[in-house]
Amino acid sequence: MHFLPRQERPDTSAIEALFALPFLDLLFQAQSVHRQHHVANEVQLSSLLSIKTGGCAEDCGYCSQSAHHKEAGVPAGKLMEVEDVVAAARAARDQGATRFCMGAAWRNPKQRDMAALTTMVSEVHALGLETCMTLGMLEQAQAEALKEAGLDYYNHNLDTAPDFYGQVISTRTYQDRLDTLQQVQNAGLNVCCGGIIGMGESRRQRAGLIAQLASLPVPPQSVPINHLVPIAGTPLEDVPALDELEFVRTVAAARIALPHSVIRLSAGRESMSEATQVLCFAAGANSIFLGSKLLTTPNAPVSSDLDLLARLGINPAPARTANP
Ligand code: SAM
Ligand code: DTB
Ligand code: SF4
Repeated sequence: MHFLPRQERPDTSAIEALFALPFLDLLFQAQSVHRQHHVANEVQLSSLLSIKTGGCAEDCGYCSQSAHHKEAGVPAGKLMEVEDVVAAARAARDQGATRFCMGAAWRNPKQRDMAALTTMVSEVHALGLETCMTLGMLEQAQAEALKEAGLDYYNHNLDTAPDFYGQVISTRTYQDRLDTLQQVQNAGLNVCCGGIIGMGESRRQRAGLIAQLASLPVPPQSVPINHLVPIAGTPLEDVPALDELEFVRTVAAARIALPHSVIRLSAGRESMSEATQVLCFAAGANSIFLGSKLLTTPNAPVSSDLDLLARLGINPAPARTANP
């Protein structure tokens, strides 16, 4: 993995200065950086599955799955059966995904779930897919067991800047998240870590999130930039909508600050115009979620996504993690 030496990584003020550039200058700089480090006209396709939905003990203000947000109407479910997860992974592969991301609404996985989780990983891996999980906080031994089973990526987001975080989540700290990221990295897993834009944070706080991601000991290999999906019954349901160009600026700033990372245009595409999505690709986004559902909310339909990529002359990226 290539990454910038520490002294060359931009701080919050330097990233805020990127946001302040004329829009087309920022876009040009981001696309230029993109072409130095990534294959042009290529987008990686991941699919998501909620393997355990709802009833989560955490109180993340944006989330439909928190037990604190009963009005959001997502009931607590059980961990899915391995064979159903594998069937969904096969279907995702057949639709064109190269990575399968399994998400669970947990504060952390219990020891009694580890056998099922490691079996899911090894069976999805055996389908020739890259594997990703997002299960909340991990202990070192759990990260190692997942790696051993064939896990390629672990997703764990910082979500926002440290000075806005306390307004969104109270049940775990920023440091808890940094600690999990460290355990994941220690286990030799690739890190997928990003955040959510449009939760009412300031521009400086958007820059602050990107600066945090860029300052991790090893910057994340994959960086999901989610646009808040406002969900009725959650504390963030009425946050005023963000200007779409500000979202594009955020993607561009992430591309420049994290030149070697794959930047995923993640949640929120369903309500985004095609034109805005294309601007995000121009700004250096090179991964999306493929599939008609995210975890609990709808995603853009597969056929319209594949059609858009074809109209743009963008090719699906091959899997780049070693696989049988
Ligand atoms: N429970 C695990 C955790 O939080 O680490 C894994 C699943 S959690 C739903 C994964 C990520 O989805 C969150 O960190 C957040 O960034 C994103 N997310 C959740 N709800 C969202 C929403 N309404 N809009 C945008 N992103 C959201
Ligand atoms: C991430 O950063 N975004 C994905 C994935 N990691 C797990 C989740 C998006 C969830 C959007 C809201 C929902 O569908 O519930
Ligand atoms: Fe739980 Fe994850 Fe939702 Fe937070 S984002 S409430 S940890 S499922």
